[in-house]
Amino acid sequence: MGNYGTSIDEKWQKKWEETNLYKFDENNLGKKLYTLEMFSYPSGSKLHAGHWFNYGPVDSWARMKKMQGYNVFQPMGFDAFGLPAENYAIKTGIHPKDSTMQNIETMENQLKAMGAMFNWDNEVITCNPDYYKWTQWLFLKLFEKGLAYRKNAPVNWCPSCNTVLANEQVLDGACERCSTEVTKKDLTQWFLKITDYADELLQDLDKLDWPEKTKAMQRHWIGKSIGAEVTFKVDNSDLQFDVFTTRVDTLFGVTYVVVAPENNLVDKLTIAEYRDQVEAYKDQAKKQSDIERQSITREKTGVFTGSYAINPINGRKVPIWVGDYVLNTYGTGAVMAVPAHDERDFAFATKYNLPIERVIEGGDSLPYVDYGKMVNSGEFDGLSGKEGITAVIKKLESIELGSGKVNFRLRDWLVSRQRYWGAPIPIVHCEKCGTVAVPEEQLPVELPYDVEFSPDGKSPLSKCKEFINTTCPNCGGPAKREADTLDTFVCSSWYYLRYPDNKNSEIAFDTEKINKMLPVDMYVGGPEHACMHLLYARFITKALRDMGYLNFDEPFLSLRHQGLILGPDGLKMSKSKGNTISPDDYIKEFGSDVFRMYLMFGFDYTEGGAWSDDGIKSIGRFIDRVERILESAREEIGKASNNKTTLDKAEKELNYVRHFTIKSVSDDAARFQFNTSIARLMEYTNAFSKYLSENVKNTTFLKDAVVDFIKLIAPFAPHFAEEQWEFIGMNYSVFNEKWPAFDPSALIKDEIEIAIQVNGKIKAKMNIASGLSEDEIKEAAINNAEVKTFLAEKEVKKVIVVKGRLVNIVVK
Ligand code: ANZ
Ligand code: ZN
Repeated sequence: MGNYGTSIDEKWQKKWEETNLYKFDENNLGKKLYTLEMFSYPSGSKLHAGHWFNYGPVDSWARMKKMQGYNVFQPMGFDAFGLPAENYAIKTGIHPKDSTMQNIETMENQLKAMGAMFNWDNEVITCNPDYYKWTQWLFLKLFEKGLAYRKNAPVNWCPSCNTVLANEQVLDGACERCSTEVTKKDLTQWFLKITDYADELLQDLDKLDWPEKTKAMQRHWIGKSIGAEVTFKVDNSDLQFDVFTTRVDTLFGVTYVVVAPENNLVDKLTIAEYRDQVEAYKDQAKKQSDIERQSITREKTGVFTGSYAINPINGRKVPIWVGDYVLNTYGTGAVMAVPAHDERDFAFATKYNLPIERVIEGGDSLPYVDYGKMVNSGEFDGLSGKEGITAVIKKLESIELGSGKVNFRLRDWLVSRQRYWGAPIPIVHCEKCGTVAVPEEQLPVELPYDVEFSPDGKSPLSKCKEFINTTCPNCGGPAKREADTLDTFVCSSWYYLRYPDNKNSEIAFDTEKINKMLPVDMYVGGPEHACMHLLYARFITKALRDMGYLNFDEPFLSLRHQGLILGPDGLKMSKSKGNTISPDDYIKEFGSDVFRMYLMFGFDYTEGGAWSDDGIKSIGRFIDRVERILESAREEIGKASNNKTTLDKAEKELNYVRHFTIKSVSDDAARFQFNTSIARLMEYTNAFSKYLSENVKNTTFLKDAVVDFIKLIAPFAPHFAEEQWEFIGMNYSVFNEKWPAFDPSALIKDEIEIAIQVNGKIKAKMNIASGLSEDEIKEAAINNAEVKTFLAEKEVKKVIVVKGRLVNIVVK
């Protein structure tokens, strides 16, 4: 066992702190590098290997950048409001504030033990009034601009958590947290108008250096759909309604129309004799989630209203149905059905014996859903999809019964929660004045401590009289505070703006300062936030920009996702499975650098994988080995006899590996390829070992090579490297040193030795000039005098060249 371990970790952590090594230089913003890792939720189960996998490698990346001359800003904080603490409180009786603060303290200590370059002075904790005061300010700004509004809406309701869920928190019809089936409930709720930014949120994705998959998920979530609205008049009535379609080229194929059960039109359209069946159908539809209703495989159902609509393009009378495969919240809540060219309409028409009429050429059978030439479409026959769409829209516009229309799938963001542990919504309800904003100077609206928060579907704050009863800021009369709290995603939608100016007590952040510090240059976190946090933060940035508080369009220029570290059994870590890896024990045994380095070497950063004890042990042995080799290198350096100044063959070899390592590690680590970076460092270690076992002749050279080695390993094993740096007598700190630059000329090997095999057995060695082509190497091998004796008479079947190492000649 070597000397490296926790005492060395502690020694350097103390020194780094005392000397303020990571201090961000506010006067050197030109080289600023805002590196951000998604802040964590302060949970009772502490930091796990997954957090480390997020933070450790990114810190290594940032350390390399620091050595490359960047002024790194790497803050850390806690996303401290939210359901888990409240649920824990309900279970144990421990107040969410107390458990949260306790957890934060534990996690801070764990994070400090990691030895990352976090700028702790800039910490933010979202549940502290000095932070949520500004979350409330943000809400008020959005409210002022009409971007926060209240409406009565059917919302997703989890009967078990007793709360409203955002669309994003519903997975396959079930609550994301507890998997209980989600139902619908009509409630007055607060929404943020993210839909105002739908187009820009979509467009600007192109500017971002983000994983393609994440961008694709956001594109899909925003769901821009280019189509048309077509007006259908109701036969024998003054009523008319619009449908949204992306396939107006199929208008001649409409054989019926369908209206969503919740659509206000339904009652007006329903003829007396059909009323009972329509009412029964509406009741039944209430129980279905939107997700079920959209399912392609689910059987389509519906009922006839007794009314007919007139197709504006050909005057045809078609029946009007009610069906739950039409969502009231998308498009106009009504569709024109073209069973010949749409799967759902086809299934519906087949079930209810409605006509199916082809109007697009193509395919052997129906439904045929692709584009093609229009047929059975009067004057439009022969037009292709695109031409047809343009021509039909033009015609509809001329008769004022339709026009082009763009729709988005994105819905406004529901931000009110009937929960206790969140930022109170800074609104007062006054009987006289209505909905009144709390004046800015009265912020924060503090969350009271003594509240009965057991869940019964009502907002816990509504039961706290001291909180709820207030006076109207407008008229001074008695009024009630808003009892709902904000979704925690509101807190995390702007935290990156607060970090650089976290102590500002006058304003949320200083615009001038933030415009210089942002956008964030590198953001790293889990991919699960693609359509929530990452989309919300982009929206809030754009909204604040439009209010003049920011001058940039996007918060996070580059984004990376780390993979998932699984338990040793290859399954997702969970307490109940007992397969969680607690970093603390491993760090005690191996030291923090070994833990970090194992995570970087053992896994592809974006893939992750299963934890292995053997893996971390082998990194432990590697560090021991490096320690021994550096020790013997120091001994050699101390010998005065080895004072040649030229590089002979052995030195050239080591020099080659040295520069190859500099180049590879710089390139690979920049691309978050930490595993290959460390593999190169291992090769460099081997080259040292070989050189030291030979006759060392040039100690000046050796020392330079050791200096470079320690600098290269420093980002990956920061405490260990700092100790080694001190050992070779260099000035504190290695992190103030310049990252080594590689010398391309060292990568040209003058001559290399390669082995020649015949049928897999080594028969000879030869020296050849480096940089020969594959054919030249083959040629040289076959003509080698020693080898020729083995080849005599035999037929050469194949020659395989392993670049830089060997040639295998296969003979028969
Ligand atoms: C007629 C048609 C014919 C359609 C055809 C498709 C194929 P995206 O791409 O998702 O925007 N639709 C419109 N509003 C709907 C609603 N509220 N609920 C369920 N379905 C709705 O899909 C737009 C298409 O989905 C529209 O185009 C409409 O069906 C349907 F051969 O209109 B189409
Ligand atoms: Zn009032």
